[in-house]
Amino acid sequence: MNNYLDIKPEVATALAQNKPVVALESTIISHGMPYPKNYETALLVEKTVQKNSAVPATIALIDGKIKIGLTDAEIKFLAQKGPEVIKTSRRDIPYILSKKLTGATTVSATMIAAQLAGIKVFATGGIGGVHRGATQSFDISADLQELAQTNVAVVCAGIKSILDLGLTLEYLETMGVPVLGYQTKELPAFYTRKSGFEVDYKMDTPKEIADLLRTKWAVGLKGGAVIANPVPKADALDPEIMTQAIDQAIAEQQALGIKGKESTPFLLAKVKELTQGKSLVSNIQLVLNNAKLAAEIAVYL
Ligand code: PSU
Ligand code: MN
Repeated sequence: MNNYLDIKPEVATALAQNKPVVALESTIISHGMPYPKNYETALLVEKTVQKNSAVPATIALIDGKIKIGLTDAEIKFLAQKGPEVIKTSRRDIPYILSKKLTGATTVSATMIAAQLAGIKVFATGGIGGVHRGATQSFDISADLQELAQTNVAVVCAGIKSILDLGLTLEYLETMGVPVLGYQTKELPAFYTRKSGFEVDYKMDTPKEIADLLRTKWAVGLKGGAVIANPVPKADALDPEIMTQAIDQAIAEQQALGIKGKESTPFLLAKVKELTQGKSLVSNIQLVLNNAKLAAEIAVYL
């Protein structure tokens, strides 16, 4: 394992001293946002974690190593290369490592890397889920299986409505993954605070969430938890505009025949275009908001 794992010294020190660390993913940098906003955001997210008394560890596969904690130059590299960097989920890891390539890690791959390093809390924007039309396409993100088996809690802004929220919740229930709402009983839908669906449990404080996670793992239940943190009110988008943009993005995706791992990046970019960039502003703010909550949970853990 030591041949593959490369932990940045400040992250290694924090882990050795049992100090709070927050994992951050890199697909959101390479495939989720355009340059230079992706670079600026990745640095701001790290700063937000630091401001809230935890150590950030942005994760990627670089030159055949699992890097836990990146330098600013490495983050810039991933941000500038964008979609040229291979989007890496669980199934892609052995190829990237054995070929000594570079990959941007999705939620699933980031969870795996975090667990290997001993990091328990991870902040991102949105998780993958069961896609609309999955009864035909079978498109279900590997993120959901990872949440079922890897002991890392994922703070996100709920489930984006490019996905089928109802089916995603059913899948998570079957897999035994608790969906916790931070100060909300309603599942947030990424750009919006409302979705019409309920979370499993409303949690009011970071401490309550840390207690639940500690308990889950103490009794030997493997897997993570989804911590759904609504986008700040000021940055939430109009639900009707979002529904329209998402419906149109999905129609274009289907017309173009875009499938598999290209789907999510295509839909994110299309929604941004259709909302004249408003979705990107909201996306950045909700990621920062999640980084703060993740740090607070990590402190209690
Ligand atoms: N949702 C977002 N932004 C993202 C992603 C999802 O709002 O950047 C990324 C995450 O890295 C997530 C991945 O793990 O997309 C899911 O891709 P797929 O649907 O192909 O599993
Ligand atoms: Mn998929």
